[in-house]
Amino acid sequence: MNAESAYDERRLQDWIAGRARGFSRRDLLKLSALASVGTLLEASPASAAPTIVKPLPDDLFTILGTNAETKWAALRGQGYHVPIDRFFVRNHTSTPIIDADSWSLEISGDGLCGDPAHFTLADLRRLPAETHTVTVECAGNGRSYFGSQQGQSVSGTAWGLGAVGVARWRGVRLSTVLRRAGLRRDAVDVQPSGLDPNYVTGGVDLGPVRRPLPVGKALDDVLLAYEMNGEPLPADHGHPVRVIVPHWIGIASIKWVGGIEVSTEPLFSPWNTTFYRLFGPDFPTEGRPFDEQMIKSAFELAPGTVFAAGAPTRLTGRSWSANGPIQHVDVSTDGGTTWRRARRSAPSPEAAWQQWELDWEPASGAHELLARATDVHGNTQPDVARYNTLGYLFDAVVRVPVTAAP
Ligand SMILES: Nc1nc2c(c(=O)[nH]1)N[C@H]1C(S)=C(S)[C@@H](COP(=O)(O)O)O[C@H]1N2
Ligand SMILES: [Mo]
Repeated sequence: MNAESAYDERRLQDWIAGRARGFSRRDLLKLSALASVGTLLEASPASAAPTIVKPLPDDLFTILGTNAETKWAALRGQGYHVPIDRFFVRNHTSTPIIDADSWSLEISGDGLCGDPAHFTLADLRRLPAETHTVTVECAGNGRSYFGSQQGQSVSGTAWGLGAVGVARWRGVRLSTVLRRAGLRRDAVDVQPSGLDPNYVTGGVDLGPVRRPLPVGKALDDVLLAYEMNGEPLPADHGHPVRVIVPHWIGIASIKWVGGIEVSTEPLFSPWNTTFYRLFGPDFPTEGRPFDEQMIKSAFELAPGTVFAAGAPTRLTGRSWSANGPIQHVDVSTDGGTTWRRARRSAPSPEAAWQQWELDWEPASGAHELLARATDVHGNTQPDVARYNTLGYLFDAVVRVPVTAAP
């Protein structure tokens, strides 16, 4: 059992025993008396106002409610980092416009030695900076394949595989800021919350988007990022400052962070109790908590692409694993009957993902493309992802239909 799953197991026991600060099992029961979790996830705001600030052209994005999914074809020919103009956006509500000059971050809670501490953007910029290449991926990335590929019904945003991106994030380590704020030795959990509008769903105000993480992770590799790909953090991605939690599901990386609670008791929020738990026949009734991402692959093309039959064709794609560098990627162009090893096509800084390619001369007709990645620890993509009612962590090999025409 790794550190994260031990933490998840402890928190599950805390939750069941009612040792829950912030959002309790009773709160959850009240909420589920009003609406099913599935309905809460489906609910989308009634307003027609734009929720994302940057342009969302058709060739780069698929719009899904308040969210925008990157089209994989738009990553072909791009470098390792996903440019801001095509980086996916996942908004529970809408992008707030925050004035960086008047913004400040409040660190508070009984896990501090003294009073709340405040940091302006200038304060953060004066602290030692670090730049890291980190993958941000929604826990629901690939969710639509539970339906289309496994015939299972799940609730939530029907993402294809484009709720993932890799960027260069520059900022200050959360550990630096927590230590300056006077972190107590017995603090256990840290909970950043967003300044975007409260998430109201099924008629219930769930408060600001927030999700706890253990102090161990917070002090390890978490960043408070104020730049993305060398630019000030764009509005849609958390301007002026967001949290970046490497290897964890996207919801951990709270955008537009306004406050961080530090607690000597376990913290809970709807985002680690109601949502972002695995529910279903394979899991405990309380749901199985989880934090880390899985292993996945995607071709840089649109399903249904038509190639020229008999012409040399270069298939390209990317694979990524939260558990380490990609060891190899096997590709099938015949529905999984035969497999060939793809070539690495570029280096993989900080193992955020691996770009690969494979040459192919398609015969005329219909074909099914598959890519299966294996990481250095031997984790590999299964044929079938583990069913859970909210459709998280789809890691199975995806079947991509294409054709070749004479
Ligand atoms: N404050 C706030 N932070 C948030 C969210 C949000 O809606 N509000 N969405 C989360 C989710 S579910 C994901 S997957 C990532 C997406 O980051 P991106 O929009 O920069 O791609 O942000 C996370 N941080
Ligand atoms: Mo997400």
